[in-house]
Amino acid sequence: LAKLALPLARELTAPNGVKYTQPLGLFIDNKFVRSKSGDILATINPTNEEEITSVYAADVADVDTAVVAARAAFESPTWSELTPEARGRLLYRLADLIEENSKVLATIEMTYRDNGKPYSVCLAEDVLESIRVLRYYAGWADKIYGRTIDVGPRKLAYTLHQPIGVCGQIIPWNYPLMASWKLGPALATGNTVILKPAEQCPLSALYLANLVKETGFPPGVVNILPGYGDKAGAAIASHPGIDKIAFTGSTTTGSLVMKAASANLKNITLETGGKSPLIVFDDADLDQAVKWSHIGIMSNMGQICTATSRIFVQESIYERFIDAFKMQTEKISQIGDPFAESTFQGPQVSRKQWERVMAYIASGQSEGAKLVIGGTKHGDKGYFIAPTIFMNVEDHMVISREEIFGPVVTIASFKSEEEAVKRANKSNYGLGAAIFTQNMTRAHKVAAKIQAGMVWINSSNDSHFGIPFGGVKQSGIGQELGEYALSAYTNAKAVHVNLGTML
Ligand code: TXE
Repeated sequence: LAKLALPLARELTAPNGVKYTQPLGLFIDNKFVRSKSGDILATINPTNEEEITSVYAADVADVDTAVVAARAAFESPTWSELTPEARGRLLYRLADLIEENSKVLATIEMTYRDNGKPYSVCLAEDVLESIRVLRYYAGWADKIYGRTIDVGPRKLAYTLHQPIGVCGQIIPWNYPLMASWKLGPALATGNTVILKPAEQCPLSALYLANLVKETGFPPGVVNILPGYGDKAGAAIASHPGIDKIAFTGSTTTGSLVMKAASANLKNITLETGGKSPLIVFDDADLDQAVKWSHIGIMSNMGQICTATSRIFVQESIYERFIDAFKMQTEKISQIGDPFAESTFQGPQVSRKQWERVMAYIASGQSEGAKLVIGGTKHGDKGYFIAPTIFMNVEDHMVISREEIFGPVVTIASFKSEEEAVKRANKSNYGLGAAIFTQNMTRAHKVAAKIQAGMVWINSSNDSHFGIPFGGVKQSGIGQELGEYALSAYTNAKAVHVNLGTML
């Protein structure tokens, strides 16, 4: 890692003319600071492969400092004795500040400048979603209920739902503002947080840190530490002073995190990879099935954990579906400048991801799947990939089994309902699944049989902050979003009160 005397903030002007101050330091105890080692990391613009800026990168010693700050904040009355209503007000205020800064946020971190996703999508979906999630959890802050349990007249028994403590939150690069999915329930329930954004996209989280401070959260409640996974991430996962880990990322890294977290038996939630099936029965509304299945794999450059990347189509409509899917992909295939209004698809996040996706495309071809369209690099500069469709795909092929995380879909055919369910379930993953049919009896029967944390009937990737989000099998442990996320950030304490005179 390069050691430079980097400033703690820098004025940047985005290509769309937006000027803003980009924090570059680690955010600990409501202050931006340099990493103890002086380590930095460079963030690359995936559209033109040029460096945007560097930021400080945390290592073990910085995580130690953040843990001390987060622990002190957790124990301090300024946070622990704050009323739930006041915690909710802080979250509402943070959401308001994100709203006021939404253009800057969409500009700086998730679009051209950091994550290569189209600006309009960022503004309309990611930024808005993060605001709505925070408001949703702000509303929950004063609605955390324990229970009383009737065990007879001699005893009063009840539960208290209490915060877990210091929470380490490790997030990936595909949705940098996913920070709000993690911060919302953790803060609503009174925890303190050390959040590590992905090394590819730290800028948005650091901008958010400024807003956290402006909101008036007490020092140490939210700490944001950019850094590499094997350094800052590993230090958070294994730290004995951290009580809970919430991780989103690959299944391989999730397994490492779980292992590291086992040293002090941390509470853990994992949201890992997927290879989500989408089944189209012959009685489906074909037009709808094509539109949703296109969105389900091609949006966000295919970099979605729940991407419906394995499509199974009933034999009698297989060719028709492929023709229609190809037409839809060609129609909605504007690739390029994330600031252009018409752009649907930006670049993949990094050279590494670009190379990985291209290697999967080559593997599909060498294993004998038929390329319908795509399969190539798009343009001369930037990490762009032409949307790619494979047909005549067999279940044993690597492209049918592994998460590609790019604009690449496999389309296979099936004969019967039983076969479709069996093949859909033939995966180590179990994140999302989609079913297209007009027969609701069949839809509900199949939904019950599919091994997945989420099932969409006649849609795909249609998430909502009020509905739990998570996977089974190797796609994760526990749930985010909705009321379910509250139990991921609280411990239930049982209290027994003796009302009699036994003993
Ligand atoms: O993920 P990692 P990568 C999948 C997707 C993608 C592949 C590789 O298939 O192609 O993973 O992406 C941090 N201890 N997904 O390598 O490694 C890291 O710094 C603790 C699916 O980028 O999982 C980052 O903050 N933390 C996924 C986060 O983990 C560690 C989203 C994710 O990085 C660590 C992203 C360690 N030892 C990728 N090593 C989804 N579920 O949506 C890394 N990290």
